[in-house]
Amino acid sequence: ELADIGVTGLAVMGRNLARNLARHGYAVAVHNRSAGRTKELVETFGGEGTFLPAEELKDFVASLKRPRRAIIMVKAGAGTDAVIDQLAELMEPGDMIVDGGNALFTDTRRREAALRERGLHFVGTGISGGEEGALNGPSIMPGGSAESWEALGPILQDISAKVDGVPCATHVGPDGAGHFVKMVHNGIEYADMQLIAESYDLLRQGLGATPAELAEIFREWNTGELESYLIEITAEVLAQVDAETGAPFVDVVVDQAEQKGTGRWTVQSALDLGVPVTGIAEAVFARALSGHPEQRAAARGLEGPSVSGVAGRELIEDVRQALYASKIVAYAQGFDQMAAASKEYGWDVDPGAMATIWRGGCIIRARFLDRIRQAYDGAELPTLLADPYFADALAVAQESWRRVVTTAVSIGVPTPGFSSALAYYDALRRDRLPAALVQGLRDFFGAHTYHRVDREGAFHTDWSGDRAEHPA
Ligand code: NBP
Repeated sequence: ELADIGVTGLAVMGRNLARNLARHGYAVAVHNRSAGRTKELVETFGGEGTFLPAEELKDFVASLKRPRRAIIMVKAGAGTDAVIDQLAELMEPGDMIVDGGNALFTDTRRREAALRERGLHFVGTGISGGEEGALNGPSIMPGGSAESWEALGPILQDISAKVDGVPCATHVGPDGAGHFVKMVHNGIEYADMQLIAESYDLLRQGLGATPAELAEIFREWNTGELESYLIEITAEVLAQVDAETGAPFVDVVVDQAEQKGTGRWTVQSALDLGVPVTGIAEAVFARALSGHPEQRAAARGLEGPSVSGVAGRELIEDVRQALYASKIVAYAQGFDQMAAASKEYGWDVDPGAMATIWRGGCIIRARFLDRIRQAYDGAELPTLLADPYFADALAVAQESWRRVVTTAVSIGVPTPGFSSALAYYDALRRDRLPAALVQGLRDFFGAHTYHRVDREGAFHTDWSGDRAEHPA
């Protein structure tokens, strides 16, 4: 018997993906660099379906039906290149190599181009949902050729999460499109978590609420428009009590946030594309700031506000509104970045389809992604904020949002996510921006020229001479 598909790299993600495939009735070839993991998988979970274990990569490849479909689930980076090279040597034109790791999309573009030369399909695919999702239904974001999607799509849709019967897997676009979209997904995840953390911090400091009380507040929020996986697990983490000390779990965890890099990549790409993703950038920088204990220790004695006053209960609803509004801004920015990259690289990414496959399976799954799907349904939206549903939500939220930022500033609780999202909102809706003055300054010191509101063309003022204006 030959396998329908193969998985090489059997750490948590690969193992669970292989099990998911087997549970859906596919015969799955399995391989890992060190054979122990392969053996363990078959011994422990062999009863769940058909696994074809191989110790050597050549036997793994030989056990696959043609055209061959092999998924790589190894640590992203040099290991991925090594495995791709070995697989490519053993494969034939028309075969498909799928990289399900968190690869940088530029690596995926390079690998896809190289394999295309050899007649192989290379599919860089985002897979979100962690180990639980890999097993029970992740959100899957494959790039690569349309032809490879034809051969892989039915399997990927089969094993993905479903929302209202719709699979959370679709062809994102050519070459690196899938990994790009997964990267932005992770960037949005950073922003979302930062906003949740700010909500927690502000309510804890402002109201003097305990983590257990805050868990209740988040649980309540999860029944409304904020309903999402991240809000749900926030309630769980806040309710957790440390077994050893009896203290709230959040109080025994070192307050330095780590990162593996997808948030940073998102911001780096956004800088290149010229897209303001302030929500994601603030989240990445907030994690970086938390990770500098020496600076934090040195700054601890710096003067703070005289007001530390406790706010009233109405702060709870205000923070909920601020969280929702800031979240809308963060998602709007992420969708702008996908649109800009799609244009830059010729991917033709459908934003509504991305919102659709993020509704389930992935870490940022949320009720309001269905609203985003509806907003992009057939509409050319310059910004998500202009969609009538979201414009209304922001109109409802904005007074609360302003009070929250004001309160945070006055009691000295840092809320870079809330504040920058509000600044973005206010800047975008402005009739005139002070960018006009910036243009004047650039023309003054660098003769960089400017455009006029009333005439076509570029102009320069002779600042060092008679200050007369000349066409540039
Ligand atoms: P890890 O990222 O921890 O990688 C471990 C696997 O990579 C093992 O199978 C290991 O083989 C293999 N490997 C390494 Br390391 N170097 C190799 C090389 N040079 N050649 C062959 N194999 C090599 O595993 P993971 O947490 O399951 O994640 C797998 C991928 O999925 C990663 O790219 C990750 O970013 C991505 N991802 C993870 C999550 C998550 O929630 N964990 C979510 C979404 C995506 P060995 O057993 O012989 O050491």
